[in-house]
Amino acid sequence: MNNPAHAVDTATIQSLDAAHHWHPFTDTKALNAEGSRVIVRAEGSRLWDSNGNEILDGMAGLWCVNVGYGRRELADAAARQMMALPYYNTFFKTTTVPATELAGKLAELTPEGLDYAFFANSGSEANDTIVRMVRQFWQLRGKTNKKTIISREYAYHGSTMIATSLGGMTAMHNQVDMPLPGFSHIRPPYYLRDGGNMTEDAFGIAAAQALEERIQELGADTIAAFIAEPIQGAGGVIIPPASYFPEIQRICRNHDILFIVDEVICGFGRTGNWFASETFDLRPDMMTLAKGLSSGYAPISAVMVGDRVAKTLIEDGGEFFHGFTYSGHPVACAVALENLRIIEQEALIERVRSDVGPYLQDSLRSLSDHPLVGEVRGVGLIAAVELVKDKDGPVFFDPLGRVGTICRDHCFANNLVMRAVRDTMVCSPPLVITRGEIDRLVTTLRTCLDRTLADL
Ligand code: PXG
Repeated sequence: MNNPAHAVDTATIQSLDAAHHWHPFTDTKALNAEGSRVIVRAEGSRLWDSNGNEILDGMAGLWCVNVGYGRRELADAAARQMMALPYYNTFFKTTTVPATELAGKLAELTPEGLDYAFFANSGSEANDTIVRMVRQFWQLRGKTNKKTIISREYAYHGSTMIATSLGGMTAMHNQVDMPLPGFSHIRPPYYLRDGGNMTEDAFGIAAAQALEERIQELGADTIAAFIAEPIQGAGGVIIPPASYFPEIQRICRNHDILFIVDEVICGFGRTGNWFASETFDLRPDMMTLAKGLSSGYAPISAVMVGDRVAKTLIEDGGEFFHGFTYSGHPVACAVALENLRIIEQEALIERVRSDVGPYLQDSLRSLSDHPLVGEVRGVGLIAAVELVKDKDGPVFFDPLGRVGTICRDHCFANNLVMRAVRDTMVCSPPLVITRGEIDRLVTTLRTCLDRTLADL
């Protein structure tokens, strides 16, 4: 294959990038001083940069390239759809074949009762859509004070003003006077940090009861919904104790509060089931989908709406004044459909559940003996290695995040992409990652842990 790296003048791209390209979630001054790495090609779980380096992508892009890079079937599906019908809207009594088929497919794949799909282009837009639907639902039910949505610290639900407010990232909040009114955050079920002497089960119940306490504090008649990622991804792969979600769901039912599950990271096979709602036995009223829906090949997201909310909004709501030019974009829907076909045909979810998932988890746990490693945790192909100053306690580093950044930079320099969240190294590779690539990931990470330790 022609290597496009040969056609790229790295210095030219870097200077153009520094002069004109404003990157998301980036300290632009710091990046421009260093110069960005130019990624030119990818295949399977590997990337190539413009200098010809081969890089193992332990993050599947940004937790999204589930079927791996270089899939001709997806390019062909996009090309076929572009030639047949590159664009048409779904606003004015029209639909398209891919949008309709994808809605039907998602209704079939998602847990029972989630029968309607509303399409958008990103996880953020899908979560904005959910906030509107939730508020309109309670208005139509005559409970006009039920407006506040409770979420959790360290939650990530996107980056629009509403999605940022839903999320629990204090750095994002503090920069621009957020959250907006109507959003409230409780502590996450972060056992390593907050578990103390409790058993995991007891801690899970206690963390869930923070929801009940907040509801009582604010008044159940003001609370519209609770939203959660099954596993908090960008928050550091925080995995709830088994007791947590049963208690959360009991509390939501008792106080008549909608339960929303954000499956943007956890969906489409990541935890060894189609959705982590199956892994954790969740019965959401609404569900957010994005990322793995198209494996990142096209921007698309969906809100799956459960029967209770859908019936009220459809029967009594009249026109829903919301939508995007590209809601149900036919090319994105065609790509998503083909992506789902690949996941099914290649039994990728089964592969995560019984082959590469357990293999990654076991292999990463071999790092537990490293002096920096306080905990290895994960499910399927999502995992975290949390670095601590002292395993006893544990004692966390102060300031948080410096050591994680050092380790992340070593990984990057050694051609392994992993994310550092505070001092937690996280990974979420493509579902097609091989055992050999997992060996490489774990061996490289151990080398980088050693180098990090040497730097301290
Ligand atoms: N929900 C969850 C659970 C997410 O992880 C979103 C919603 C928002 O999706 P969009 O498509 O609007 O980005 C996300 C996105 C990171 C990182 O560095 C994580 C995300 C996005 C960008 C970076 O971990 N998650």
